[in-house]
Amino acid sequence: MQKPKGAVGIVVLFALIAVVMAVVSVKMSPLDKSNAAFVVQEPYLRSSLPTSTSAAAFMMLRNDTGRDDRLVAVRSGLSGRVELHTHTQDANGVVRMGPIEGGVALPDGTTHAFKRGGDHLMFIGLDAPLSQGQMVQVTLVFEKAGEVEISVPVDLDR
Ligand SMILES: [Cu+2]
Repeated sequence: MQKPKGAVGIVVLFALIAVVMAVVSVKMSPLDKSNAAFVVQEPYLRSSLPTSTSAAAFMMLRNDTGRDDRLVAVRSGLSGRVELHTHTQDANGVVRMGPIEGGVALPDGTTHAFKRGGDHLMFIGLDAPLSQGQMVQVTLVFEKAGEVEISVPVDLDR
C-alpha cells in the first residue's frame, strides 16, 4: 500500500495559503520602519439575517507593537454605532450580550479572540443590507496607538 503523499502535500499547501492570506498586519504609521504592528487574523463580519439591522464582526487580534495597549472604541461607515460586546451569564443562567466596560485590554505579545458566543464587535443600525464578500472598512481605536484601519470581509456563511 502506498500513501498518496502528493495529494496530502497539496492539501496542506492550500490550507497554509488560506491562513496566510487572512492575516492582515497593520502598521500603526506608514513611517514606522519596525515590525511593530497589530495583527488581525481571520476577520469576518456577518448578520444573522439579510434583513438584520445589526451585524457582528469576529477576528483574532494580536498586539505585536511592543507595548501594552487597550482597544477602547470602534468606528465604521457601515453603521452609526459600533460597540465592543461580550456575552455574560446572569445568576439565572441566562446569557445576554452587552457592552464591555472600559474596552478590551491587549497586553503586548498577546492575542484576543473575538468569536461567536464571546467578545465581538457589534455594528448597530446598518445603513444598508450586507452583501457576501463586501469589504468593510473598520477603524480600531487604541488607547496608546490611536486609530488603526482594517478591512473586514462580509461572510454570511460562517
Ligand atoms: Cu453584540
